[in-house]
Amino acid sequence: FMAKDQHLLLLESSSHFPLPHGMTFSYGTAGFRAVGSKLPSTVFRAGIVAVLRSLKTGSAVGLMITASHNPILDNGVKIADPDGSMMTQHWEPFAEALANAPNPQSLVELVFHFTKEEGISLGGGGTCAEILLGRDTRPTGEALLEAAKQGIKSIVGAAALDMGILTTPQLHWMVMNKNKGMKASESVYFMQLSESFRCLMDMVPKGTRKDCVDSRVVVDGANGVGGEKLEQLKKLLIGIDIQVRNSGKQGEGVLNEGVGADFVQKEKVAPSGFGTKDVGERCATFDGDADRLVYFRISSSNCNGIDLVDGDKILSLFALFIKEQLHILNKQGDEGTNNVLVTRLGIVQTAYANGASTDFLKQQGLEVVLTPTGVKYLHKKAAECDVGIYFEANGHGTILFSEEYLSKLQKKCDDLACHSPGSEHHKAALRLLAVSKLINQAVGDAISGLLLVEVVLQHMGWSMQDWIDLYNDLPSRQLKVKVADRTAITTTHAETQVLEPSGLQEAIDSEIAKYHKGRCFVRPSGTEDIIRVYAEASSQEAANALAKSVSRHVDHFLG
Ligand code: G16
Repeated sequence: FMAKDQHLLLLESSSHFPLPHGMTFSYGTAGFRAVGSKLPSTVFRAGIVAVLRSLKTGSAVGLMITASHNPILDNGVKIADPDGSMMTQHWEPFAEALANAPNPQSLVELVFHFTKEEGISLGGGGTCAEILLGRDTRPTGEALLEAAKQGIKSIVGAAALDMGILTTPQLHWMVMNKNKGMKASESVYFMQLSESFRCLMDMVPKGTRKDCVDSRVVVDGANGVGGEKLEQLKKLLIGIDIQVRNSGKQGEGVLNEGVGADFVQKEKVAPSGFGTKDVGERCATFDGDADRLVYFRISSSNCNGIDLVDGDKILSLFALFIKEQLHILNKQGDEGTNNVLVTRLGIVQTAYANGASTDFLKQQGLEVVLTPTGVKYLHKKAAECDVGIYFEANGHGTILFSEEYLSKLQKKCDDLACHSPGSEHHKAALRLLAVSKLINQAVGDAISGLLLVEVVLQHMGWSMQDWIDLYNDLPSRQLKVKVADRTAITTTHAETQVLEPSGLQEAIDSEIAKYHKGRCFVRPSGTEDIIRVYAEASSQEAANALAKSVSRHVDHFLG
C-alpha cells in the first residue's frame, strides 16, 4: 500500500518537471550545470537523489544550487555527502540516468529499481531523510530551490531544511557539522572561523618581521555570494584590515563577468574595479560561490598586468607552515616531549599545477601526488593522509586532518599543556589544532583559506614579495576550444595523456618537442561545453605558441 502511494506521488510530482526537449545532462566535474532556465527538471531529480542518499546513509545530506565560476545565466546543482564532501562517485551514474529519464514512468522505474538494488526502503516507515539546501545569488536560484523542494517532497518522509543564500563551502560545512551532532548555523561558522583565526594571530611569534607585514588585503568578491559573507565575518575579526569590492551590490557589476578567481587566474589580468590605485597592494579574489581563492598584485609597470599567486602558491605557503609546525612539535626538547607524533603529510595536485610548484614541493621533501581535475578526486586522495593538503591551480583547496590524527594531536596538546605549557612544542600543537578548525574540513573554502593565508604571512613575517619569490612559475597559457562533441576526447594518467581520438596525443607530443621545458595536455571540461588546453614552457611566448598550436590540432581532430 505504501509503495503504491509512493509510486503515485512520484508520478504526479515528476509530471510537473518534464525533461527539456533535446537536452542531455551529465554529472560533470562538480554536478550538473547548464543554462539555469533549463534546469528545473534536473534539480527536481537531484532532490530525489539527495533524499535517497540520506535514506541510504541515515544522515543528513546537502544540495547546493550554484554554477560557481560559470556565467550568471548558468546554474547547477551538486550534492554533498554526510561528511560534507562531494557525493560518492559511485552514485553519479544513477544521478545521471535519473536526470535524463525521458518521462515520469521511466523516472519512477529507475527510482524503484535503484532503491531495491541499494536496499533502501521507501514509504517513510520510520526512517526520515533530511536535506540541507543552499543556493548562491544567481537569478534562477530561487525557482530552482523550489524545484529541489518539490523533488524532496516527492519521497515520503523526507524533510528539506532551507539554509538560505550561502557560499558552497558553508553548506558543505553545515552538513558535516550537523552529522557530527554539532550546530550547523551560519553564526556558528563565523564564530568558529573568527575564534580559530584569533587563536592563530595570538600565537604569531614575537620578533618576526610581522610589523612590516601589511595587515590589509583587498578582496574581489566576483559579484557573488562570498563578498557579502566576508563583509559580515570581518566585523568579528581583529588584526586584519579587509576591504571588499565587487560584492554584488547594486551597480557593482555582474557575477563572474570580468571579475573573480577563474577570470583572474586564467586571463592573468586584474578584475574590474581594480586599477592603478591598487598597485603593490595584496589582493585576493573569490569565485562566484566562494570555493576558490587566488591572490594577485597589480604590477607597477603595467597596471593591467598582475603577479598571480595561484592555488599552487597558496598550497606551498600552507605546506611550509604545516611542515614547520610538525617539525617543532617533533623536535627533541628539554620539556619532556620526546614522544614523536608520527605524521604522514601528503600533497595533492592536478596536471594544471605549475611544474615549478611541484619541483619546489618535492625539493622540500614533500610527498606529491597528482589526480584528475575535480575536488572530488583530490579530496579523496588527501583524506588518505594524516594531514593532506590539496589545491588545484585555480584556487580550489584545503587542508584535511584525519579524525584519528586529530585525536592524537589533541592528546599530545593536553600532555604538553600539563608538562610544558606555553612551550614551543605546545604552541605548535595548538596552532595545528587551530588550523584544523579554521580551514574547512569539508571542501575548499575561499573565506577560510583567505584567513589562513593572512595569518600564515604574519607568522612567517612575509610580504607579498617574499611569497611571490618562493619560486618562479613557469610561463603557462590556458585556452578553450569549442568543438562539436567534447566527449570525443578521453584521457588517462591524471588527464595528462589523450587516449582518443587516436593520433591526437602524437600530434601534441610533436608540438611539445619543439619547446624548451614544454608541457601540454588537453581535456574536456566537466563544467563548460569546451575542451581545455594547458601549456607550459620556458618563456611566455613559447607557452602561448604551444597552446595555440595544440588548440589547432584539437580543432582539426574534433572541429
Ligand atoms: C569545479 C570543480 C573544480 C574544477 C573546476 C573546473 O569548480 O569543483 O574541481 O577544477 O570545476 O573543472 P573543469 O575544468 O572540468 O571545467 P567550480 O568552482 O566551477 O565549482
